[in-house]
Parts: sequence; C-alpha cells; structure tokens
Amino acid sequence: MKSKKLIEMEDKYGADNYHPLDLVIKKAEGIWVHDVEGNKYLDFLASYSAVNQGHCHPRLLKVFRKQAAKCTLTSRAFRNDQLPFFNKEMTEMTGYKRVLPMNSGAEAVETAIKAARKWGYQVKGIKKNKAEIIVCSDNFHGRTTTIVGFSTEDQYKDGFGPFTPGFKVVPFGDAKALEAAINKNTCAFIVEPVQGEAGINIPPRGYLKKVEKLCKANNVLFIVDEIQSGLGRTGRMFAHNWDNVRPDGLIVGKALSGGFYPVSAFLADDEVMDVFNPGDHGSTFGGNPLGAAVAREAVQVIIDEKLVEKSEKHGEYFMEKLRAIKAKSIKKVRGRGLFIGVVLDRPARPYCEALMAEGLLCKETHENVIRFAPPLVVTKKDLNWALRRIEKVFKKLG
Ligand code: IF1
Repeated sequence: MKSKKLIEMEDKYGADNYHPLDLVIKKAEGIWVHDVEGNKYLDFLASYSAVNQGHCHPRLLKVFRKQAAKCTLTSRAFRNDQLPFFNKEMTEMTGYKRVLPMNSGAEAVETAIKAARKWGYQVKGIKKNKAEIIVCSDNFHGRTTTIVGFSTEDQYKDGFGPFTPGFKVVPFGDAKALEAAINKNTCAFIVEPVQGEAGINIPPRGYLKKVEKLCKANNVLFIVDEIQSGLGRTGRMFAHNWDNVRPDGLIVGKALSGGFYPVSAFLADDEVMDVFNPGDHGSTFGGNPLGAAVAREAVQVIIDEKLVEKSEKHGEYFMEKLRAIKAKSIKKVRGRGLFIGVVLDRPARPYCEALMAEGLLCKETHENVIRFAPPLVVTKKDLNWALRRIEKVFKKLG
C-alpha cells in the first residue's frame, strides 16, 4: 500500500495525539530506514535514542528470536531463567547494588518516585504524606498523570488534572534554587543530566557536583533520569559520568533494549531498594524473559562495539563541522557526544522537512531546535553524507 493510503488509514482510526513527519517506514537496518515507496533515509533521530545500537541489530535480532521461541512471559508470579542474569549484569555495569525492571520509561520514573517517597518515610523519617520531590523546569520524564503533573509545559498538563501533589519545581542548572527549595520533607531531587526534549540543555559546569553535595548534606536522594541521555548517547555510558558524580538512583530505558521491546529499570543501593516489599510494586511484563534477554545483549553490544567512545569522538567531529556552517538562522550548536541540538532563531520544523526531502531524518524539539541524535553505530563517512545535506539545506533556507 502507498504512503498516502496508510497515513489516511492511521489517522482515520487512530487518536490524533501525534504530528509525525509523513514518511511511512517499512524496513530499517543500522542507521538507514526505508519507506514504503522504496526511498532510503539516514535516521538522525534513532527513535529518540532507543536505537543507539542501530535498527534491527543482528545480535539483538538473534537473541530476540531465540528467546521468543523459548519463553516470552512468565509474569512475576513465577521466576524465569533470564532475569537473574539481567539483574546481575545491570548491577555490574552500573555499580548499583540492586535493580527493579519495568517496561516504559515513564514506569521506571514512577518506580523511582515510589522508592523515593517510601525511603523518605521509612528511612529519613518524614511525616506521613508530607514527602516532597524536587524536579526541574523544562523537565521531560514521561506522560503518566503523576509525571505530567510536574511538567512545566502547559500542553502536557492541560485538561489532565487534578494532579498528584508533593512536587516542587526549580530552574534547571541552578544549584542555589535547589538549595533554597530543600526542606525537612524533601525526599528526592530528580533530574535529567542533559535535558533532551527541552532542546539538548546542558547544565553549567559543576552543577551536578553541587547537586550531589547538597543532596548529601540534606539527606535527599539524588536521582538521575538517564532514559534518553544514558547508554552511550552523550559519549559517556551515562551523562552524569561527565561530572564524576554518583547519584543515589539511576533510571534507564529506551536503548536498554536497542528498540526491540520496551525495557526500563530503576537502580539503587540497598538502603533505597529495600523499601520495596512483595506486593508494593510491579507490572505484568516487567522483568519478562524476552525483555531481559534482549536487554542483556543490548548492553553488551554497546560495550563490545565501543559505542560510548564512538559517540564522543563522532560527536566532537560532527559538532565542529556544524559550527563551521555559516547560516543566519543558526544561533548555537550545543551537545555532548552524539546528542546535539542546533538552536535556530526561527522554527526548526521547515528545516527538518527540507532535510527529510534530502534523505536525512531528524526532528525539531521546542520549536527552534533541530535535534541530531543518530544511532551510535554511525561512521564518519555517514556523518559527512549528512553534513553535505545539512549544508545544502542551510544554504537554501538561510
Ligand atoms: C513521546 C520527548 C524525547 C525521556 C526521559 C522519560 C521518558 C522520556 C528523559 C519517558 C521519553 C520520549 C517520549 C516520546 C518522545 C520522547 C521525547 F520529546 F517527548 F521528550 F525523546 F525527547 N525520561 N521521551 O526522554 O519514556 O515512557 O516514553 O518510554 O512521544 O512521548 P517512555
């Protein structure tokens, strides 16, 4: 079926909650995607960093197929033979003592919120129902009602209230504001080390170090949402590694399965994770053997293929070349590793549409920012291919 027909069908029967670029992908491999008309595009979005390993990575496909033929789901009423390895390998990779597997990113964030609150009551001694969590302006942590309740983006909240109380918002990157917001009821501070949806916002140097100190001094959990920034995206395994901090809680998702299956997790040490007792929390699919098997392989691929190192090296190269582009509309190029934002003085969408026409897929964020975040398996040659298209589009649109 042709794209036009498929788009009509999707829109006629589906909810109108997205405004995607109109290409219909039917096949994807590595950094390339193919639409139903047979056109080929370079994917510089990487499914919002869920396919850091590249589309349909052969090693993931192999493990996925093998596990799918054996056992996909047991529920947590029973045990399975993949979860023990997932648990062990995740804690070894991250350095945290314990892990709690979920599916979507938002669920892992919810898990962190529950852990933080219960820790606040049981360990910190906060009075019943008084616990407060501090978050940042322009945060994006998912779309559940609790999470959108502490968003600072009107559209994410509009019409969805009433919201969960117990959250305070402080400006991102402002340690003084965090210090002023902390009180005896504060159980946690949750932050993206680099804000993705806000436009690849990198906090000022030393911010996370100050945050770590403040949290320690005030007995507040320091929790990072690395769902988008983690697993190599920024040129470190986790974006907070840039600042040499060790948060009390780590939230991961997206690339944890390399795009094969929703797998997310919350990690922490015993003092935090011990608040969970049987029956406190869970999900039907969380920790399932298919997800666990593919996640184990997805992490191993990142390590074996040195994707973290490649992200740093290629990110530096690509940003340098982007900065050399002379165009009136470009205000700033910022990023870390292959997590790059080109800030324009005008809407970015027409640029994304023009790039798509040239065979390069990317997506605007926050109106004025073009986000470049290719799969981490991208090569220098691919980057040069993309740069030629980008230069052409800026020449045309200014
Ligand atoms: C959509 C944005 C990106 C995330 C961080 C948690 C989640 C996300 C830091 C929730 C999800 C996604 C969701 C996706 C678009 C995308 C996005 F523009 F909306 F913000 F990537 F930049 N924490 N981000 O980035 O994870 O529950 O979705 O698995 O369409 O909503 P999820």
